[in-house]
This record gives sequence, C-alpha cells and structure tokens, in this order.
Amino acid sequence: MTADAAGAVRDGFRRVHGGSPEGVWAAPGRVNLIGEHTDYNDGFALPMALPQAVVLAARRRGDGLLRLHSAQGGAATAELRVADLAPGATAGWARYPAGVVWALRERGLAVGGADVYLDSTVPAGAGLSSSAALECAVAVAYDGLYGLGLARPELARAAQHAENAYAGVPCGVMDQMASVCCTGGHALHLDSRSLEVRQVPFGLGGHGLRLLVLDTRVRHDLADGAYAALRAGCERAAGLLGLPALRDLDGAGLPSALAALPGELVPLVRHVVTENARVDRAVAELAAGRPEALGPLLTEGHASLRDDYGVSCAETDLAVAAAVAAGALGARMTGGGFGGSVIALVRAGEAAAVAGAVAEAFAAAGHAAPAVLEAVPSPGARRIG
Ligand code: GAF
Repeated sequence: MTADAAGAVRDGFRRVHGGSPEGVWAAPGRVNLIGEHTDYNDGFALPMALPQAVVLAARRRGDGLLRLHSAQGGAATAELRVADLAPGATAGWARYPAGVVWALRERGLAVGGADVYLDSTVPAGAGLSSSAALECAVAVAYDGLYGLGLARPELARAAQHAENAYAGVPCGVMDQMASVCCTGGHALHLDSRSLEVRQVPFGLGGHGLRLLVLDTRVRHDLADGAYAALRAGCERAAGLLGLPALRDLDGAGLPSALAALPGELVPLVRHVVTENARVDRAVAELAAGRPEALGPLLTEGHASLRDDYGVSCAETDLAVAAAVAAGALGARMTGGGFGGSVIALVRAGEAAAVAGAVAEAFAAAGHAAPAVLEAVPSPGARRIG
C-alpha cells in the first residue's frame, strides 16, 4: 500500500471530519487459491491477500459517537451512537464497520466512538472479500486506537462475529483470517478449526507464471439464503455421521459415509472432503517448488464447485472453460460463488492471450466484459500511516 493511499484518506478525513487522524490502517481483499466452502466445515483453505485494500483514517471521539464516511458511500456521513449499536439497527455498508465496534464491545472491550474516513480499491460483490477487508480495517484501527493488543485470530473472530451476528451473513472465518494474517509473497495455509496458519511461499514470477483474476461482474450476495442453506446442509450431514464437522471425514471414510447419507447431502459432502484433500495437495506442490502443478487442482476444484456444490454460474463456468482452452494451466471460481471472480494460473507470456480469449467468449455470449486484475500476494492488515 502506497504512501499516496494513506495521504489520500488523510485528505479525505480532514475534509469530512476536520483536523488530523490518529493513524491510517489498511486491510486487503483476497483470492482463495483452493479450499472453498471448507472453512465453516472446520476445514482447510489457501487464500492470499491482494494489493486491493480498504484504507482507513481514524481518530477516537470522547462522546460515544461513531461517525463513518466512505469515499464509495456518497456525500452522507453515517452517525451512530456506540452504546446503541445492536444487530439489525444499522443499514447499508455502515453495518460492517459498526458491527465490528459492536463485536469488540460484546467481548467486553472498552471501546468508544471514532471519526472514520475510508476508501476501498476492493471491487464490491466480486467475491474478493470487500466486506471482510472493511471489517478488518476497522478491527485493526480500533485495536491500535484503543490499545487492545488483540492477537490476529482474535481480530478475525471479532470481524467474523460482526458479519454473522450484526450484518446477518453466516460466513466462515477464511476471509477475515486472510485479511489479517496474510503476508507479502505468501499464501496462507489456514486450519479453520484451530485458526493455526502457515505462511506458504508463493512466488510465481520466478517460475514464469502469473495469476489472473477475472471478475465476471456478476454480483453475488451471500446473505440471500443459498450460502446459509449449503452451510446448514453440511452441518446436517456432519450430525447424521456423528462427526463434529465434515473436516473430521477423510477420503478413506468417504465411500461409507456417502452410502449412509440421504442423496441430497452426498454431493455436498463429496465436495468438502475432496476439496480439503486438494488443499493438502496444493500445499505439497508449492513446498516442492512446483507452482505450475496447481493448475489441474484449480480446474478440478472448479468442477467440484460446479457439479457437486452447485455454486458456479454460467459466467464463471464460461470464464474457466475459455481460460483453459486458451492455454491457462488451470482456472476456478474463487470465493463463495453465485457470480464473482475466477482465478486463472497462466504462463506469463500467455496472460494477455488468456484474458483476451475470456473477453471474446464473454462478448460472444452477450455478457459484459470481465474486469482483469493481477493477483500479487500482498501483506495483511496493518498500520500504514
Ligand atoms: C465466502 C465466505 F465469506 C467465506 O467464509 C467462505 O465460506 C467462502 O465464501 C467460500 O469458501 O467468501
């Protein structure tokens, strides 16, 4: 994150709130390399932080007011009384930052009001964790402003609690853990049960590779019930199998488990178990210095999300198929699905051709042109000014 971004939100802060902020913090969006819909099953994932981030300038207030202004939110400044924050009481984007302040207070932490000005380069609704970036930027800023000294997983849990209980989205913890725990040049091997993390070196340039993000521009909304239904299906399956979570089922136990389950739960369970195994295989390939071997795992993971989990859509399927046909080593949807973005692992010299082939396929199918970003493994949430 550049000094420019910190300077720009300082200027915005001065214009909206007057005076200077006490600090500037940034929290990134993410792509998940592999390990999708595993986090709420206590399983494994391998996300990496993007350079795109929420940047936020803040200053404590002594009168218990939380004044929130977003460069993306129009002219209005939301003004909330911290003591009155309650699930359901805040509408629109402000429920994410307000929810984090509420979640910190729910943990018994003595936090009060603040003036906040924020700006985001994470595209909203693109499956790149724009809401987790917003929550985590507020969490690290409050941690700094109010001297909370919280460990990174605690910040992630508070941010997830805000999203679950305050914003009403039953997400797992992957996006928040990615936003606070990732480090530059690495992917994050996450155990969603213990919240243990391992930094996995992820340098593609030295191998002549690049990772493209193709945003289909189909906007998803995880609060719309489909995500919650999938999560409930997984929890029901684990209950029927007598397991704490689907994480506790492995490939060896899969055939007998599938035979014991009602038909509608079979594909969900198959996806989760095979996806956890794909995370293991991906981590092993990276450890062996073979990032190109991620390609087939990505495409296999996409097929599982499409055919078993049912969370892809026509546009993400088309982006994957067109990218692979144009020479990508592998591609898959990333994030919750129902739209959003596709990642494609490509040889550096073929990046433009792959992006062009996907754009052409979209035009031929009558879809809006996808936006293309490059996924560069970037640092997690931190103070930047
Ligand atoms: C969304 C959720 F927020 C995550 O917790 C995770 O479940 C993901 O979908 C699917 O892997 O991003």
